[in-house]
Amino acid sequence: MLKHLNLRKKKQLSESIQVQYDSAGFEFIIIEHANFSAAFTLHGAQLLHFQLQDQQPIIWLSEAAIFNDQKAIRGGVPVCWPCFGKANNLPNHGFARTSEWSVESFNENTQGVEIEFLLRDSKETYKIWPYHFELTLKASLTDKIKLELISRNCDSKPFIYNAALHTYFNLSNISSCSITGLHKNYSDKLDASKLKTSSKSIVIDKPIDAIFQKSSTVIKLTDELFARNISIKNTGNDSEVVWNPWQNGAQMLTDMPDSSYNNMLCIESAITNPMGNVIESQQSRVLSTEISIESK
Ligand code: TA6
Repeated sequence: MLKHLNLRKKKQLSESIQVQYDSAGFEFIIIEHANFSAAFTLHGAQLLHFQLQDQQPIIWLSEAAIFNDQKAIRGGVPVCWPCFGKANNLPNHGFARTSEWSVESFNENTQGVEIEFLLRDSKETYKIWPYHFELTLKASLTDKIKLELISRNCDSKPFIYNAALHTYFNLSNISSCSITGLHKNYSDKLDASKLKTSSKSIVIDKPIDAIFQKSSTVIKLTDELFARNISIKNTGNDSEVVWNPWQNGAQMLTDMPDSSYNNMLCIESAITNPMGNVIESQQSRVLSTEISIESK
């Protein structure tokens, strides 16, 4: 796991959980549990890796991902918050994915690991987004991945936000995969943004950057070569975003090898409503995604 980063141990948090660091001092949480392996960075509280014993990884991480404190990491599950895409003077997809989080709590048992990451407002965030907040990413890792993003308004005024758990799935090959369970209505940014209708089963054979209305059922990503179905259940979202830049798009991204579009697909639990979601003072809301696999 992440061998190419030559990580070194900093601290043992519990039997399965270690803090490790790379040559630039960038910190990672590495989990080696009897049932799975997983990794996060404190930069963005980003899940970078999850793999069950005897399975291919579920989560895709770019081999060319750049790890520094300025950039979002290409792959894993970036936390987009408090905006999705571009908004006012905020960075694309918000500042949560390029902020340094802390580990708030952790816990493990024979089934798995629970770990909570926390981000609070700071002078820097307040300058570009003038609210006091607490953002918690609670990860429950067993034979499933469950991620809950809890947004808490600690300010005296309401705030409005958008968000996404921007999951990059690891595929054998995009041509061997199909998706069912997405809502039939979607708008595609690459095609004039007008509302379109999809069929029951979707095969991705060209670039896609589409916002589907929230699905009322479980979404299934079937991978024939890996002989598995990935099930995705989202809550607290208003949409599912599906993204693959394809070869031309990947060529324009310095942190993504040109041909790697073949092995990834983003299916995101997202709040993309242009009016945003409101959280009243001292209240919180939860956005979640739950990912499990079954062999075919
Ligand atoms: O979620 C889809 C999307 O918003 C696309 O428009 C695409 O640009 C992608 O996210 C990646 O964005 P990033 O800022 O991480 O390069």
